[in-house]
Amino acid sequence: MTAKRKIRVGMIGYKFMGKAHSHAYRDLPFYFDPEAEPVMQAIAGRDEEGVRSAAEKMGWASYETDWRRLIERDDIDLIDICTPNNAHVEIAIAAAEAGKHILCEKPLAMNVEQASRMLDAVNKAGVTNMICHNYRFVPAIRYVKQLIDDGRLGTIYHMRGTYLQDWIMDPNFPLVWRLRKEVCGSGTHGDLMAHSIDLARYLVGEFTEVNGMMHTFIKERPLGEMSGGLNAQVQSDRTGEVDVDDAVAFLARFEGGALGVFEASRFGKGNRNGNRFEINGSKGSVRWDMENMNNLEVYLEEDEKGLQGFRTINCTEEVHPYTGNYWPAGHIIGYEHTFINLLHEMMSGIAQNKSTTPNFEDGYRNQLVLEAVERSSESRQWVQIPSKGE
Ligand code: SOE
Repeated sequence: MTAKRKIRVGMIGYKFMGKAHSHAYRDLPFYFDPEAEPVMQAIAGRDEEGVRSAAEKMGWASYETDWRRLIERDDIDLIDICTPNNAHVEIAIAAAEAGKHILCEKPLAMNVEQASRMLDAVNKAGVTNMICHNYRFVPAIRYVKQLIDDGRLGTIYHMRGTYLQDWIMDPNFPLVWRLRKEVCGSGTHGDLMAHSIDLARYLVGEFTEVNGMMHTFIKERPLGEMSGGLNAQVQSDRTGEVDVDDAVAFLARFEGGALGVFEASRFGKGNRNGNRFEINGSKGSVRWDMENMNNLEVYLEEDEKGLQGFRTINCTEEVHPYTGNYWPAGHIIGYEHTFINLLHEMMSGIAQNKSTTPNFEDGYRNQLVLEAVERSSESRQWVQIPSKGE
């Protein structure tokens, strides 16, 4: 038997997403038989004490305090970018030039210009690249994709997507990096709407035009930073201006003729991670809600008349993508498993030297939509999205 190829990972950043990715690297070989096996080689972070203890706790073999060192090391094959958004472009281009495969957190970049340079860099280097839109890897969503591709929902007419959270509603919640344009590029838009845009592109297709509005409810906040995960601490009695959106909504048209209505907000009181959508086709509809992620509501016109109606399916049967790798039917999986499923695809991509989706091209096209909504909100006009190859 030939030994399995090892992919030595160097991860940059180790907070919320770093924790989710670390867990996935560790558990991937436990549930799957990946074509290549990740090795948790090193993590990087600026605070030596913090990065050392994160490496120990999460099971990384070594650490660096400068991400550039990680890229120079020839015992690293894959760079995993879990940093705030403003660092993505420099790290990704350096990693591609060094011939490393790349996994990058979303949104891909701060704007289209950066995203386009990142895409050029990975294409030129020929490295496997992925963007971490983990919700694509929920079994119920994979199943929706199959239903649509098999024509079971017919022609798609509508997609309604909402992504609502409520963790910044307290006016004393500090001006953390996720609320500062120079670090994150945009607020709720790049953080939450980027996920809805990705699900829409995955399930319905490319956007052609958008008309949006963006709004900031609380314009001044005390200075402070994340203390790990999404927790934050006020660090001073001084305040600063919030220069990103708290909420965003837009109307859209898709290439296939469908209409879209999307809304994302961090002011959706009571919604902790309310990522939801409904899709209506000529022959059926589906509804999905991340807070109940294993379930899918399905309506099929082909059902006998008296039994027609939305039914709730628990997507944990062996036929539902990925679930056979975990538990027997009915034994549900969770948020963390979406990252394991994504890494499984990434490892196959590297082993087969092919592009896996969602990749930097998807990140770039997502950024085109994000930026078009921003422009539309400023100009109060519809904005067109260039089609592929334009
Ligand atoms: C925080 O708003 C956040 O963690 C996002 O950054 C993630 O992308 C989303 O999946 C959950 O919420």
